[in-house]
Amino acid sequence: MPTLIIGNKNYSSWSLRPWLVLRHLGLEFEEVRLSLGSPDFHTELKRYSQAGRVPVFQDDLGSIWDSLAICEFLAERHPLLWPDEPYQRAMARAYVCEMHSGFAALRAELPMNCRAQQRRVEPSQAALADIARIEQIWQQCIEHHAEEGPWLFGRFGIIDAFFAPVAIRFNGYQLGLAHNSHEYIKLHLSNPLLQEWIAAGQAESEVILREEVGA
Ligand SMILES: N[C@@H](CCC(=O)N[C@@H](CS)C(=O)NCC(=O)O)C(=O)O
Repeated sequence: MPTLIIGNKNYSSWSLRPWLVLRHLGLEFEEVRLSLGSPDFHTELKRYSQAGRVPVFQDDLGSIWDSLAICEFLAERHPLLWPDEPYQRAMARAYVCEMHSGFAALRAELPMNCRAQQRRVEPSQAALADIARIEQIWQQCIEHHAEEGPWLFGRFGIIDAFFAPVAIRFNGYQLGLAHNSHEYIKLHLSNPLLQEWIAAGQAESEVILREEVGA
């Protein structure tokens, strides 16, 4: 049975992405949850990967220790996870790469926290610029693909899994977002799989103070 090693559901945005893709595909896998910041986290994680980060996916071929690499591995066997047409596929990948390697201010200032609901925050100019760019991406994708379905490229794909933690973040803080962004956030929050993750995150007992932001 494949295994996905994840961090706390309340806080681990990187873990959520491949988990959502695996569950969306209906694949069976064992889940191993390690508690971020606990004294045993790195010792236990070393059994699966030397990279020191979650998520890690393990099957009989070996370990994959990065959220995007895991999703790409799944897409090799499940090509519907990316758009059909090559240029659309490249665009979806470019947006996912932007998310995977960027938006540092947003990540630092507005951590994913399933328990946060519309907390008051004062984002820096850099975080506001990250938020504006994400809203622009969503707006462009939704406008172009509205006829194919409600997700960013019509049907649910890796790009939506990559922005799912952002939907949780945007719901967690008061940010004055555009109407279309709220619609896309609502779509994520009404996904039963994401609801399952959020409920499990909210039920966790650990509190990581540096991830608790806003009032
Ligand atoms: N680029 C990596 C980032 C993974 C990452 O930063 N994971 C965090 C948790 S969300 C982690 O394992 N942190 C442990 C630590 O820094 O000690 C990916 O996409 O998988």
